[in-house]
Amino acid sequence: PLPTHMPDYLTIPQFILDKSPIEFLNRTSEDTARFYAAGTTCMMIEEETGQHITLPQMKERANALARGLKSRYGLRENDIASIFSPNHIDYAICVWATHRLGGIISPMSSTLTTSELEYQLKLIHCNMMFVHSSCLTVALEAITKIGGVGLTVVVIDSPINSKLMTVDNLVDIGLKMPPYKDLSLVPGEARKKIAFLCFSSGTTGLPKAVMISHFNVICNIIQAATFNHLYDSSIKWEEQRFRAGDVSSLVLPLYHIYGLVMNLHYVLFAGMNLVISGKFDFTKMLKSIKDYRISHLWIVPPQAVLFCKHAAVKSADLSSIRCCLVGAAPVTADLSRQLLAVLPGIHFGQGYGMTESSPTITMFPLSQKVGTLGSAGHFVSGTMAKIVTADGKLAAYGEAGELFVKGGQVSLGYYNNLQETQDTFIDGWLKTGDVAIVHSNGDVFVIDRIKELIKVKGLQVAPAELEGHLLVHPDIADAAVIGVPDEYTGQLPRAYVVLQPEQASAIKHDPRCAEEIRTRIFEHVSTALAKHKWLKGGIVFVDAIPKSSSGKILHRLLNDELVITVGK
Ligand code: 4UV
Repeated sequence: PLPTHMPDYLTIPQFILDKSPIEFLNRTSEDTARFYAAGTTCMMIEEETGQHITLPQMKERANALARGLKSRYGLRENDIASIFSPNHIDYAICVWATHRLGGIISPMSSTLTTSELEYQLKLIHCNMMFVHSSCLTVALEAITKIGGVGLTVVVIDSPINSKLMTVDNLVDIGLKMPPYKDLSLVPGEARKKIAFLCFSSGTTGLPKAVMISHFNVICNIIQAATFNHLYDSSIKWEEQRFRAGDVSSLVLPLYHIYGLVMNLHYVLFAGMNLVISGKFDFTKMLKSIKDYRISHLWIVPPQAVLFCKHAAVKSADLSSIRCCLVGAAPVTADLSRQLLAVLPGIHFGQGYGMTESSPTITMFPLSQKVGTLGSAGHFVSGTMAKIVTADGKLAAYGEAGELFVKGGQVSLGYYNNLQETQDTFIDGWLKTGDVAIVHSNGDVFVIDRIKELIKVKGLQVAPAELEGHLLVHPDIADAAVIGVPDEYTGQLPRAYVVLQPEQASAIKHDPRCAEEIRTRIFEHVSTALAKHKWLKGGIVFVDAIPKSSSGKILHRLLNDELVITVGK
């Protein structure tokens, strides 16, 4: 069970920066003293430079930035600011400064192309963008395309030649300003107050902005903390999985909910230190593990594969690692076994969640040092779940069906999209689009995905987005996209394409044309969309796309058995 008094009147920065987490878990013990000793000095360290900033310093900087944003740009409650940046030591500062003023943050992948960014900016109508200098060209192009003349751009890092205002400039301005008025909420209000608009395609269609409240995030942190018996004095300090003063990696992208909530906020809540990487580089990660004595890894399955297969691992010093969490895509029992052979004796298991559930739904329990292999773990505290079978009945233990979840972490729905919200959030139950089995011992196995979503390296690829883009290509009459299995990335997007009659007959006359057309289609995607969406799973020419009577693509019928005549 969760603590009886949940802080549903706090914003995220009030919870993380102003309060002591201990307050919410009702613990007083020797361990609490240890928490204070280690936790108040916890810090974020930049992998590349070793530069660090402590939590109290982060608070000072976020508060100064809030004052700067307020005085210079008049940022107000409910204004929306997007962050378009790779991981950066000031990422969280931008988030918390905006939250202090009641603003909303929409984190966006730094790998987005101009057209993808344009689409996302149009959906959320933001007033401001925090942009990393490496993303400025794309950002300015997208802003011009949407005619966003009034949109303010603040540069996150401080490039030498920037004519634009930077976070440093605004912090300097803020330091000279009188205190701003911190957003203050009445009990219950944090449940509805939007903190983040994060992109997810959900169970169907194009990416949508998920409305995640301050309470969703705070609740999910407390759910995970309670589930892990954080600071539970009946559990010996040595047996705790997360301890204040531990050192955690931060290679997961912060625009993705797993990185943003678990790897950043949860880790700081637990009083742990973070080593933040700008761009994931495995050999650099190995060096950081040794240099910073990293104890906790938060990774996705392809990174687990690297630990198992990369040649540099043999000579790496991994002795500091005590815990490794893998999630965002299925982790097989086989991969888990291989990883445990490389990292014996550690706490190891999966987390499972969704953007729509802010995100954590399951984690491996503290009672299992190593989670049941292949299992996503157990439902975190305060989560209700039901499994609905194909014929609409509630499943028994051991029986497969679609998973629905309810709890304080279930988000508010999709921004400006009532229909999709009603289809996915049904009487408070979140329809996950995942097929799961729950065993009577609490183990949850996520065995299939019935929604259209494709996951490449744990990142979302929405078939509808690729299909829409393919349809504008002059050679293509119809198209559908599915994910095909891949040992490293988990899945890769594959397009099934019906060619225009002219191209189809050209191939019939000269099969060599097929490769040329494939190259054109591949380039059509690779020049317009982020790399993880490229059609590396292949382009297959077919006579027709299987569809339902209402015209909906039947993705499940797209497989190797599909009768293919064109281009054979
Ligand atoms: O919306 P999203 O991109 O969200 C995520 C969240 C991953 C998390 C969250 C909390 C954790 O503690 C953690 O370890 C990982 O990925 O994609 C949601 C979909 O990704 C698939 C599943 O289809 C979700 O609906 N997915 C995520 N985690 C797993 C998974 C998993 N462990 N096993 C199988 N599928």
